Amino acid sequence: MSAEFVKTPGWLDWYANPSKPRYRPPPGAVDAHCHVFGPGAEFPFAPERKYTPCDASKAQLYALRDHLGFARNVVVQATCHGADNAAMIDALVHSGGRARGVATVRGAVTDAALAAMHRDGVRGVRFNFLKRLVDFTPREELIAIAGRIAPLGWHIVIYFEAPDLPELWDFFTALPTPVVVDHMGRPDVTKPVDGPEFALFQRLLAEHPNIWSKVTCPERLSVAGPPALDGERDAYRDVVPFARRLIERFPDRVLWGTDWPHPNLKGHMPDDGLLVDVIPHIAPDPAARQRLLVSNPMRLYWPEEI
Ligand code: 0GY
Repeated sequence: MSAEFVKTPGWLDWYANPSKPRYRPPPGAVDAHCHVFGPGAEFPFAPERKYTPCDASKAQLYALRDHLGFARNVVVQATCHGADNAAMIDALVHSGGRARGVATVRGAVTDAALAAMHRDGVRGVRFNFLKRLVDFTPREELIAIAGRIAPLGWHIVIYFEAPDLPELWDFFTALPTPVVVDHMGRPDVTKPVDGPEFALFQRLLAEHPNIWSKVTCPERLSVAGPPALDGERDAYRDVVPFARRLIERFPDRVLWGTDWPHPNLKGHMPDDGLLVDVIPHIAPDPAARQRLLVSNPMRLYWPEEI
C-alpha cells in the first residue's frame, strides 16, 4: 500500500490464505470476473474514485488463479481506477495470454487507443449505473462508445441493481453488441426466485439472445452469509436458487467469476476457496459446468482459440 493512498475506513482486506476448494474446475476454466487494484504506488487510483481500496496486484491475482485451479482470468476495470486502464492492461500483458480484459472508456477515447487495447487483450467495456460507484455518464456518450467498440467484436458489461432495471430496460435492449450483466442484475435474494423482480430479469435474457449474465457474487448478494466456521462448506445457500435458475434456463449465456479482491464488501470477506465450492451447487450437471467455466467465456474472450 502506497503511503499516498489511505484505504477507505472500514475497508476489508482480501482473504490472505483462501482454502483449497474441494471442487476442481475443469481444465481451461476461466475466472471471468476479477479485478486488480494498483498497486497504488505504480498505478495511482483515480481522483474521482468513490473508495480507496487495498492494493491487489496481478501477481496476487494469478497466484489465486493457480491455487483455485483456474487457467485464465477476465480482469474487469474497477471504478477506483476510473478510465485509466493501465493497471488492468498491465495485468493482461503480463499474463502470458491467459487474461483478457474489460475496460472503462470515455467518449473522447481515440480509435488508436481502442486498437491498442484490443492488441493488449481488451474485449469489452463496462457501463456502470451504480451511483455509489460512479458519476453519471450521459446515455448519448455510452451509445456512441457502444457503436465504436461493436466493430472490434467487443461486448458491453453492464452493472446495475434490480430496482433500476425497468428504467434502464430500453437503453440495455438497444445496445448493438453482446451484453453481459454483472452479478445477475443484483437481485434481492430475500424475495422469491419465482417473484416478479427476478422474473423481469429472466425476461430480459429470454427476449434478448445477445444478453448474458454473470452468476457471480453470492457473497455480495447473500443475507444468510457464509457458513459458520465448523468445517461446513455449503456457503451462501440463499443465492444458489437464483444462479441455478439462470444456468438452467440460459446455459450458453452464463459466466462465473470470483470477484476477487471483492471491492466494497461490508461485514465479511469471503474465502475464495468456499466461493469455488458453490459452483457444483449452482451447476450440478458437469456439462453445464463445462459451459459455465470454459465454453461460454472462451466464446466471448478467446473466440480465435475455439
Ligand atoms: C464488483 C462490484 C463492485 C465494485 C466494482 O468497479 C468497482 O468498483 O465493480 C461493488 O462495489 O459492488 O463487481 O466488483
